[in-house]
Amino acid sequence: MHLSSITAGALALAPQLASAHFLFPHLMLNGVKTEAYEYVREHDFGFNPHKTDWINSEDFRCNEGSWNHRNDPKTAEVTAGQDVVGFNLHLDFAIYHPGPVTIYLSKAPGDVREYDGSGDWFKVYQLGTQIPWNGTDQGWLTWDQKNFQFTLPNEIPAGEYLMRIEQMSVHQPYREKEWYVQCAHLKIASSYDGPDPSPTIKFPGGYNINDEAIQLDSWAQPPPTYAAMPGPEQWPN
Ligand SMILES: *[C@@H]1O[C@H](CO)[C@@H](O)[C@H](O)[C@H]1NC(C)=O
Ligand SMILES: [Cu+2]
Repeated sequence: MHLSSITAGALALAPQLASAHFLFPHLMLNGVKTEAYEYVREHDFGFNPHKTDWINSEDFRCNEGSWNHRNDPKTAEVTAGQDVVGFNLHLDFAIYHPGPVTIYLSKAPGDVREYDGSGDWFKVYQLGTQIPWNGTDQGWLTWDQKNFQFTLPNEIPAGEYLMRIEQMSVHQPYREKEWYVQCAHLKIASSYDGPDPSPTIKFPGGYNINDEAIQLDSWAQPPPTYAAMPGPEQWPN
């Protein structure tokens, strides 16, 4: 199934590859791993990866079938500029497909449980390669990590939000990518009243097959020494 599983780096992790891919069911809240799906919207696609052209689907927002689960999670109450939030992988899994992790926020018009993610998204977190990158799987800062968290910036208007994590796996040949996406429910308290977070994108539409990040050829010889991040610049910028 995965050609990369025959490469040296992935061999040691073959049992994981055989059993499943990955999910992000745990919200991280000030260093605490919350229960699976306590604050995260489940979806109906399980561990399965999506392929490159998924970027053009509405399901690229929060994954297939997630709308069916919109009333299940609680909404985590957090404060901008103060609380540390993020995601943890399922069980004790860690990322074993090389590639960037990004996290976006999108403000719901009202109750986040009734929000489908069709509005504007801005990026608040990203983790790519070491710089300079030696072109290996181990050179990704996401490699073998299970926990992705950051302090919420001050510069976020108060409101309810979808927080979306995305991992883009770059191990496939021919510039093919795999995607893992999941969303959490946040209610952000904030006294910020500056300009709206920017730049923003929509899902779908914000990613294009020709984007430098998606065109990365991790099988190139000599190996690539730079990997562009998917999506726009991070906020605040
Ligand atoms: C590339 O960098 C990673 C991370 O520092 C290291 O673990 C790995 O051994 C390096 N590989 C090569 C071939 O330089
Ligand atoms: Cu895979």
